[in-house]
Amino acid sequence: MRKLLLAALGIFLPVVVLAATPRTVTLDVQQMTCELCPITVKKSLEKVPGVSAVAVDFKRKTTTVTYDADRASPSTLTRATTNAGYPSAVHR
Ligand SMILES: [Cu+2]
Repeated sequence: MRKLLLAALGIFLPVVVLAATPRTVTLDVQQMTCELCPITVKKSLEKVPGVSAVAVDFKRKTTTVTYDADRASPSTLTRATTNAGYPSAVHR
């Protein structure tokens, strides 16, 4: 019974690991001019499917986003902020 359980785990665990491939990307969001802007930017990114964490740095005008690479991409993220009124680009 135990052997069977271990065999089953061996089959399913790699699938789980592959399903969620968290990536982080830092976006430059230049047009955050007041302290309410980060809230709008954060909300727009949190609505994107696959995004799990958003951290806005108002002083540096950057936003670090953690997302599932299978469901979101840097371009869907920059599009989301642009649609909310804040054009962004991947930080280099
Ligand atoms: Cu503002």
